[in-house]
Amino acid sequence: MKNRIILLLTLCLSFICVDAEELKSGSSVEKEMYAEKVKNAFRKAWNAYKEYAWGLDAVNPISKKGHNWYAEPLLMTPIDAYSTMCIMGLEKEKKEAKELIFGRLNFDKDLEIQQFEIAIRIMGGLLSSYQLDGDLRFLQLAEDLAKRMMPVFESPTGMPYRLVNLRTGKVSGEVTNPCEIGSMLLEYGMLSKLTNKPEYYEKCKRGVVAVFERRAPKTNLVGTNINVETGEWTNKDAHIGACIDAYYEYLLKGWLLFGDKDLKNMWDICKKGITDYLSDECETGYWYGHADMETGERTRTVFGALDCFYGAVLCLDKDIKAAKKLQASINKMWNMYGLEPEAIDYTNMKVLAPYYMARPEAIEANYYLWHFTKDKQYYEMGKTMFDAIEKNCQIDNGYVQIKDVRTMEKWDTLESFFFAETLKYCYLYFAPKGAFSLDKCVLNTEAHPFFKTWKN
Ligand code: DMJ
Repeated sequence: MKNRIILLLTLCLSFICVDAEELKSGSSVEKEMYAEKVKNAFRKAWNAYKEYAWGLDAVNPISKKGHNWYAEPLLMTPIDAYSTMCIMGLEKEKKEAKELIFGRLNFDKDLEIQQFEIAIRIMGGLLSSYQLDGDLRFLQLAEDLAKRMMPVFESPTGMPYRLVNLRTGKVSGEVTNPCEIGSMLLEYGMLSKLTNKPEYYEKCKRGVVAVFERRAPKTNLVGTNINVETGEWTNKDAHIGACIDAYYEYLLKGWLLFGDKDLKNMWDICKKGITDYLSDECETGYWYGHADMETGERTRTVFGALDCFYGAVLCLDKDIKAAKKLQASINKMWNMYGLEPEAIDYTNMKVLAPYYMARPEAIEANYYLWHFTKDKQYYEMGKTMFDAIEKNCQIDNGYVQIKDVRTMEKWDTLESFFFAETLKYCYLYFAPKGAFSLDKCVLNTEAHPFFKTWKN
């Protein structure tokens, strides 16, 4: 009798616990259903790649073909997609992608490539795949690629050139930007840790420090363009958007992943500059605008899809108060048309660039807030965002981008980050317990998880 009462009490208690958990997010039935929906979206997008663009960089589902970034393919989509396949547990798709990657990927090509994009998507994807899958060939490919890109760091200032020929090592592109200088620190750092060769991290960090040292003395902000040979700024527009964004992101994430105190110090100084001179509170909400890097004077009141990444960074910096205020603005921007436009003037909410490239940043920032606060509004917004992609970006045979969010006119292309990031973040809202935890890794700017497998 006593045992029965205990059993009954335990059962009641577990129901109460489940209810409390489910009150915070959706019911487990709903989460399972959504997780399956996101996986189906991934499978559908992957099938389009398989059918029309197999072996190429990216797919154009409407015209039923594919395209490459350069004269020859570098398998951008399968490499970017692999870490998401691992997290979603898509065994069939993993096998297909692996066969393609190991059967065809070869970096000995006479191609002049953009070092930053190749580092975050391909090198980052390969390193993360190695950690998730354990196949040493991923790591070997990542190191071969890194060795071919290393000549970019041989500039008079230590800041990397933008472009490099994968076969000859010839570099070019002396005018570059903070993002393309600093946003490979996680990738080269991971390679150093996994191969036990510190030089990759050291060379890359030298460039990061060189930009930081050239920040404006009054504002502590960096500009948009800089010459790596002279060290002179060629565009002094300061903001957190394209050309700068992940430079800031990697200062904080580099500290979190590698425990490098120099990076923490640089991040704290930069964050103060961003808060003092770029943050902007007005009638429509809390935003981050543009300013002159020297004077700190406001130059433009534009905010866009890329700027949204900053919400996730604020969460990692444990500044939940600012992250919540920013997310309220981001979600307002998203809800204006049911998908976010690329850029708006935040003082009057007018659209400046109407397209939606199926970017992840708004979904990502909202996810981080959901993860750190467990406030149900962010879970609900995650559903809204995924539903919007299903409704507007889905076509009969795949997913596409949108030319204008006011008309939802389709755009016949799909960036590889849709696989690496957009659908990964959508999935994480609904993923079963134990499938993945943000607390156990640091995601690179392409959402490839990096795990700290070493002791400091
Ligand atoms: C991705 O390649 C990365 O997230 C990068 O940091 C910014 N642009 C795209 C996604 O929008």
